[in-house]
Amino acid sequence: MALATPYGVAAMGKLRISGPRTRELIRTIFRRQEWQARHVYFSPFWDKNGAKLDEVCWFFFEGDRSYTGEDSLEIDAHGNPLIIRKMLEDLESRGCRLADPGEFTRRAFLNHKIDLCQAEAVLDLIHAPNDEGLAVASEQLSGNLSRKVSEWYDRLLGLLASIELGIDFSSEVQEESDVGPPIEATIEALLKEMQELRAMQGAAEQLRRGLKVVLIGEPNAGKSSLFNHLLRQERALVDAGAGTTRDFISANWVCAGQILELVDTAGLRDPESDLELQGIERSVALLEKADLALWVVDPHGPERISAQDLLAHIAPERLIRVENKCDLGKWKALTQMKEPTLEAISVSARTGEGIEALCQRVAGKIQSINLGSGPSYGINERHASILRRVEEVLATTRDPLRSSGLAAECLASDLRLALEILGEMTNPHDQEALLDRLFSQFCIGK
Ligand SMILES: Nc1nc2c(ncn2[C@@H]2O[C@H](COP(=O)(O)OP(=O)(O)OP(=O)(O)O)[C@@H](O)[C@H]2O)c(=O)[nH]1
Ligand SMILES: [Mg+2]
Repeated sequence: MALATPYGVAAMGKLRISGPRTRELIRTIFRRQEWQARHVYFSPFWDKNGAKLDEVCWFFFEGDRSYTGEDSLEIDAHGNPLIIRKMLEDLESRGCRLADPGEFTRRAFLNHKIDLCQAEAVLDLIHAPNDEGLAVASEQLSGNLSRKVSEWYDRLLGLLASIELGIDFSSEVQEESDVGPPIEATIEALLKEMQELRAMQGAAEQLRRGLKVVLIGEPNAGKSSLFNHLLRQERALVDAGAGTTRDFISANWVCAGQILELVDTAGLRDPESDLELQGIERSVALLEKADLALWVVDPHGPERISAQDLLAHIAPERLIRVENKCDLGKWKALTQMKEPTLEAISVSARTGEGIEALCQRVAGKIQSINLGSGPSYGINERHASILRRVEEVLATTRDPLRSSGLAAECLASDLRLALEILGEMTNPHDQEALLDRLFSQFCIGK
C-alpha cells in the first residue's frame, strides 16, 4: 500500500493497495460482500475499531486488468494528512505494508504487464521536464522501443533459423532462392539501425535532464534579483554590496511550457579571497555546461567583462545579453554597445519591465537551439550499452563474412549470442540488482 499523491493538504489523497488480500480488505473496510471490478463506489472507510475515518470513493481492479497484475484497490479520500495517516495506520494494522519506491511498477514488470523498457518509460514520463520529453516517454510506454527490439529479435532469429536449417546463404544462391536478403546485407542493415538508435542517447538524456539556463555577469549586476523575479520568490540573497552570491543556487523555472533549471552564480571579477575564487571558478564551469546563458549587465556602471570573455566558454547563439536596471533610465543606447552582434534585451528586475519579453526571447532561443534534434526513442545508458554489445558481436560476424566467409556453426553461435544480449533490453539477466537500481529512482506509490 502507498499514498500515490503528495503528502499534505490537498483536495484528495489517493491510496493504492495491491496484493492477494485486497478483496478481503474491501469486505472489512467497506463492509461490502459484492462489488464489480472497475466500478466506482462511494462509502465510509471503517477502521478496525469500527470508527468511520472518512467517506471515500474506491474502485477495485481484478488481477489481469490492474496496473500491477495483482488484485488492486484505489481509494480517493479527502486530502487531509490526518485522515491519510489514520488510514495508512489502520491498513498497516490489518497486515498491509508500505510499498517501496516504484514497487507497483516493479510488480507490473514481474507480472509481465510491462517490459523493462516500458518500466523505464514510466520513470521518464513522471520526470519529463518538457512536452517533447513527455511525448518520447509516452511513446516508449506504449511500446515503441519494445516493438523495435522485438522486430530486430525476429530478424536475427530468422537468420539463425535459416542457418540452422542448412540453407546456403551465399549471395548468388540467395538471389535466386528468394529466402530474403543475403545474410551480410541483413546484418549490415541491423547494424545501421542499431547505431542510429544508439546515436539518439545524447538527445534523449538531454530531454530527461531538461535545459540549464545560467545567470552570469559581474557582481551587483542584479543576477540574484533577476533569479528571484523569474522564480517569483525571494530565493537568493540580494544586497547592494558586490560579491553577495558565493556559491551557485539552482531552482526549477517554468518558462515556455518547460521546466528549466535556472542557476544563479557568483559574480565574475578579480577575486578578493580564496572562497570567492572558488565561487567564480564554479560560475565559469557552469557557463560551459549551460544550454543557455543570460549575461546580466548593469549598463549604468563600468563594464569590465566583454562578450569575448564569455564567448571563450559558450557559443554565441547560447548567450543573451540582459541589460538590467532599466528603471534607472537607459544610459547607453543598445546600438552603442561594444558587441553589436550579440542579442540584447533591456529589463528591470525591480519593476518587472521587459521580463515578459525576456521570457519570450528565452523560449525562442530554446526552440532554435533544439530544433530538429528531438529523438524518437528514449534511449538511455542501459539501452545504449546493450546495443553497443550487440553491434560488436554482429560486426565481428560481418567482417569475415565479407572477406572469406564464415563457418555456419560460428555464425549461428554469434547470432545466438547477439540474441541473448538483445533480449536483455526488455528482460534483463541480473534482474535483482538492476531492478533495485531502477525502481529506487521512483516515487513511493508508483
Ligand atoms: N534599480 C534597480 N536596482 C536593482 C535592479 N536589480 C537589482 N538591483 C539592485 O542591485 C543590487 C545588486 O543586486 P543583486 O541581485 O544582489 O546582484 P548580483 O548580480 O546577484 O550580485 P552578486 O551576487 O554580488 O554577484 C541590489 O541592491 C539590488 O536591489 C533593478 O532592476 N533596478
Ligand atoms: Mg547574487
